[in-house]
Amino acid sequence: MAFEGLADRLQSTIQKIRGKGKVSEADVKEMMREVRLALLEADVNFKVVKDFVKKVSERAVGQEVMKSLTPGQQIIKIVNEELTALMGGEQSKIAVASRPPTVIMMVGLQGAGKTTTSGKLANLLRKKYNRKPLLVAGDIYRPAAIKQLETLGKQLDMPVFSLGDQVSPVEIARQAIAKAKEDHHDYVLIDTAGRLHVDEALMNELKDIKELTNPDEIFLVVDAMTGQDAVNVAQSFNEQLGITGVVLTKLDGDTRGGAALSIRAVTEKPIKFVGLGEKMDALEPFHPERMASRILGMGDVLTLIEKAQTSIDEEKAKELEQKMRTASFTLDDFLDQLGQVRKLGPLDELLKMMPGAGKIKGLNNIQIDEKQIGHVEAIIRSMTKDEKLRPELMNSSRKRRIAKGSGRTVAEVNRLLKQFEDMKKMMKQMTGMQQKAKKKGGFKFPFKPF
Ligand SMILES: Nc1nc2c(ncn2[C@@H]2O[C@H](COP(=O)(O)OP(=O)(O)OP(=O)(O)O)[C@@H](O)[C@H]2O)c(=O)[nH]1
Ligand SMILES: [Mg+2]
Repeated sequence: MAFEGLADRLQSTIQKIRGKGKVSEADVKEMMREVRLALLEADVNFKVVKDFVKKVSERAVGQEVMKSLTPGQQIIKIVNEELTALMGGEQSKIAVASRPPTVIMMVGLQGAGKTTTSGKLANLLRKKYNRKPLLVAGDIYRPAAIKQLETLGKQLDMPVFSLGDQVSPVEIARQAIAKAKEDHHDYVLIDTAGRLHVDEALMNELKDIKELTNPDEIFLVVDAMTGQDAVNVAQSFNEQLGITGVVLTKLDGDTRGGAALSIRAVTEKPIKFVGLGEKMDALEPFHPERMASRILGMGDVLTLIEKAQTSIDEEKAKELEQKMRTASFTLDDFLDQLGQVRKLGPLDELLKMMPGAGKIKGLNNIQIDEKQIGHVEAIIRSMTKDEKLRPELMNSSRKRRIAKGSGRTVAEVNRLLKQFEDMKKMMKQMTGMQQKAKKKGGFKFPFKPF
């Protein structure tokens, strides 16, 4: 997972100071030395690190901290706030043209992920924002480029505008926008060609497209794995072309994270989206605050909630919450829940977003077996209606029948029934906790219960 080294180091540094009742200037100095090293090791730009450490230090030795009852906590809060500020503070929104279509140019070096991100972004715009995008094949140089975009379009059932490779990209862009107006597309996403290095021919072509289409956004797509290089590329594209935002791809890889932390400070342009995989749904809006919390090991509860909200059927979730409260949750509901959870995506990814999960040693090695879920589903499906409503009816002959019907073993049936009982117990406790905390105004259920 990205940021692992940085997260580990920062977390162990702040751990030392967390519970301290008194913090001296020497403590702060020592801590800042470690923060500085951690950031440099994560390949964060040298000047960015220097400014960051200076800002945090100034605030940390200030009156508000030294006099507070929980100086350790205060300092962590400051680090969190400054990390957030470093990455741009607020989440930045995607532009909307006052007169549609909104035109977005995707630019960047070869292999950065422009074409893939174009598809992902179109998918996100449609799914999350209810928009109707048109993809434009503007890379006429790489032999398979047009085909690649068309394949993605087919996969997403999304229209792709292409004029082949004998028409100039500028002309393609012009006609695409006309076509978008005609067909009432509200977004036009122009995929452009990449080069190995920033070169003049490329820049000139991009400038021409920019001049003609007057785009609302120019998104520079950069590969997070390239670290400092990504930052340099961003700087030079920004100087020559004027970008409006950055999409950082391949954050699912083993990147140290330096690019995410430096780009904003160096270019003054926000990271708008992050790519987290090759699949078409692996693009997320970038939230500086959430990313900072994630790096500091506070978990990414908000992203989890958002995921749950877009994937889980609201009505069903409410119904289930009610059932949990009244403890009338049945095996049928359990089955339903499994279906909903599956919609959220791979379970191990979800687990990593839970607060504190980063500290569970070996979590990265856990492979949650999606097959297991299939087995559980099969077992429940083999039960009669009565059995699902009242598992206490279960005796050994029923269990044998169910095992046979689902192609599993009696031991597995037993395990499932035990898990179901445990889950019910846990739900009772959790809803109890939530009720109590509500009165006090604390503890909130981090996500729709499942
Ligand atoms: N793991 C991972 N792979 C990605 C991500 N984004 C893109 N890729 C992969 O990176 C490779 C290059 O992506 P493309 O979209 O073809 O890159 P491009 O910038 O269009 O490349 P050119 O057209 O050659 O300039 C592909 O194999 C993608 O699947 C990401 O967020 N995570
Ligand atoms: Mg491409």
